[in-house]
Amino acid sequence: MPLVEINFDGIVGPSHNYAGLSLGNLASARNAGQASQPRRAALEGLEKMRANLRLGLAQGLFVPAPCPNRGWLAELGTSVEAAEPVLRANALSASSMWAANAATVSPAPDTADRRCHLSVANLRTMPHRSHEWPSTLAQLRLAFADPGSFAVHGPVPPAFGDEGAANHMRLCPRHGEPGVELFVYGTAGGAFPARQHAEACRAISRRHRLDPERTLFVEQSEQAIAAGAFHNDVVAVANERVLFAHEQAFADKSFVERCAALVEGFELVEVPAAEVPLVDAIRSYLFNAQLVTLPDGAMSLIVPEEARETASVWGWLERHLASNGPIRRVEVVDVRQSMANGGGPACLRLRVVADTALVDPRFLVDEARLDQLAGLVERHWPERIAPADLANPELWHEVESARFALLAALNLQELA
Ligand code: SUG
Repeated sequence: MPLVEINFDGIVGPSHNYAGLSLGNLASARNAGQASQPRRAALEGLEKMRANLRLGLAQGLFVPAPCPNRGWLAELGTSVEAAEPVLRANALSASSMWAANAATVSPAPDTADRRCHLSVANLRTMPHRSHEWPSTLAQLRLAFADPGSFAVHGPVPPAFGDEGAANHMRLCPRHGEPGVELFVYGTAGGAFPARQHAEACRAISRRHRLDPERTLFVEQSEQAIAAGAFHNDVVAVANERVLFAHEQAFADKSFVERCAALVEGFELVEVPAAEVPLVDAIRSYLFNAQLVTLPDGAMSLIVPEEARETASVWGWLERHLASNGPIRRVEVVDVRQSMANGGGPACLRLRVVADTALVDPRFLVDEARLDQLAGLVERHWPERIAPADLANPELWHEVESARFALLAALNLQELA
């Protein structure tokens, strides 16, 4: 059966709000205290999935984590009613929408036992994200249940921070062929935390039974983290034989030669700081794009509207398209509600190379399913959440019943 890349997008949860919880994520800090539009946010996400389907790509979904996370608050000796506002906001985040942080995925052609390995991310650096993993793990176990084809692992122990696929890239001639896996870690980030630890990367590579000769560990530059690249996927993205990265993304670029030696046809598309300053790359999320291979073999870059609005970035893209570069097309998507919390098109999806016939079909979508979900979002998702609303019991019940309605529509009640 053919192995294809499937993009699993996190459905934006009904509690989507701007609480400014992510230190080092400039958009989250900039928009802290604004009113959010959860209904619009979820519809933007569904439209992005629809656009991907229309490009001929395989598309899947994950559902939002339980929210408010009452179990987590109980472990902390409190409740949504009694918790202080910051703790309550941490329990009410819709951050599981950013599925790039759900897990690290090593497709079957890369692993010793020829199974696709997935390690759920512990996300331990940020309190609001540290309680996502049990719900994510339950979904991974359902979606990728066939033990002959998939190995789903729990989180790396919390001594070492792991943020999943946002810090992991894979290079290969074609998705279904053996690849080289790049694990990107941080050591320092100026005033901001380095969320991905090298020891977590090494643990995952061992658990996934990767070939050490084809596994590279690459340090993210301190400059990039300090400028707001809290995940590597804010400054670099790979697809098949192409690595698309900002000049200042990495601490040391010697790994590029190894990529060239190991991957047939390898090409680095590097954007110079003189043409696109780091600050423009981070504000526009040029690299938090989905770099995808279309059915005709050409590569397309799916960028957020903000990239079109940033003159240096759009100018660079136009020049690249006019040249003979490997990115042949650019698609623009509107995910502004997610972007305002620092989540671009690539943050919203987890890539899994697998045979679609082996994935639980409840996690795969077609346009009819998207229509159904859009109707459900219109009926159940709040239109607006202002910071004060997080203290309102009516909102807690509204977001809980919205999630239940979604689980029922998808026949995923076992995740309730
Ligand atoms: O972890 N934002 C997320 C954005 C994640 C983006 N993911 C990738 N780059 N792959 C984060 O910082 C903001 C939530 C708030 O402030 O309310 C937030 O969690």
